[in-house]
Amino acid sequence: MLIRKPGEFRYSDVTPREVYLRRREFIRSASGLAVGAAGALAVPPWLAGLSAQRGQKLPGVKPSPLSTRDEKVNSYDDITTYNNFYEFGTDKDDPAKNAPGRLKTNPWKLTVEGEVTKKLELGYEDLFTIAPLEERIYRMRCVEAWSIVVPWVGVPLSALLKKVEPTSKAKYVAFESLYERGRMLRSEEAGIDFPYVEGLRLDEAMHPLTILAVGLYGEKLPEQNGAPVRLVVPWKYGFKGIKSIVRIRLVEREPPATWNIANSREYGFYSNVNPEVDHPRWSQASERRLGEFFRRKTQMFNGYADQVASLYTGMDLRKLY
Ligand SMILES: Nc1nc2c(c(=O)[nH]1)N[C@H]1C(S)=C(S)[C@@H](COP(=O)(O)O)O[C@H]1N2
Ligand SMILES: [Mo]
Repeated sequence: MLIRKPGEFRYSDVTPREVYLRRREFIRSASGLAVGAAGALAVPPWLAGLSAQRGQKLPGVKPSPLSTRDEKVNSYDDITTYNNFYEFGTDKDDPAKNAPGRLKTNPWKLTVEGEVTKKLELGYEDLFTIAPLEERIYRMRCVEAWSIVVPWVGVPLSALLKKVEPTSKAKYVAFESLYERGRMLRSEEAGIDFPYVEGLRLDEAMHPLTILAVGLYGEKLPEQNGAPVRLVVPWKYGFKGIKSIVRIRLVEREPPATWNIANSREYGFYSNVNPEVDHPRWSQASERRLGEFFRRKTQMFNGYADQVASLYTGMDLRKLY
């Protein structure tokens, strides 16, 4: 594995802007939509609003030794225009079009409660002060067999959980997203229940790789990526990474999880990335990395097995998928 010293890493050496711009140009040209009379690049109207506006820079972000540094980071454009956020539409380009205008992130209230000694309520500004901000570059794998490498900015979830002092009854952590009727799709339109909910076992939640992300590419999270605060668990399928969190509850029993409720045969509670356990309707053995042409093999626990496999010793991962 290639390990770089913190200061050596620059985004410009991973995905130069020109490279992905050229790639997008190629895609548009190939689709025959954007090449004008002189062959010049014209942005079609349905793509015009899509290129995300850059966010506000987060100060004091320190690189983390837990970052994945042996892979090319995806472009800001890839990360912020190809999303799943069903509250704002079910197509990959819907969240970038709809979330920025409709998701109101400031003021925000995040409540941490349940089996805790000290209940906490965090306001918008508090979200950026839970612990020193770290950059965590993670490989992310969606259950739909695409993947992406994201330079998240966040804090270990454990830092927040320690503050509330879980009681001895706390065995799981339940998460809930914001839901605002009128500004978001109705459940019947999206095909899943809202508010979106997710859960982790307490030891998974306390694992050093599990973070609450408040940014990416050194800037505040864009709305479509789950502003102002979302969960990132890099060894699990992307849907565990619940966005725009308003409530965290420590609980005694396994909490409900949105996709598991929608279809428990297809989506388990654990949802660890596992190339050996296929989705009933497609293989999980390989994936398409956004921006790449050839498929690559999916790795056990998304490549984080060394760090997380011990959480699951003695468990039948075919049954507890
Ligand atoms: N509230 C909420 N969180 C969500 C989703 C969603 O639809 N609603 N989609 C999930 C899925 S399926 C994925 S793959 C990731 C996508 O995160 P990204 O758009 O930042 O890449 O968010 C997850 N978190
Ligand atoms: Mo996903």
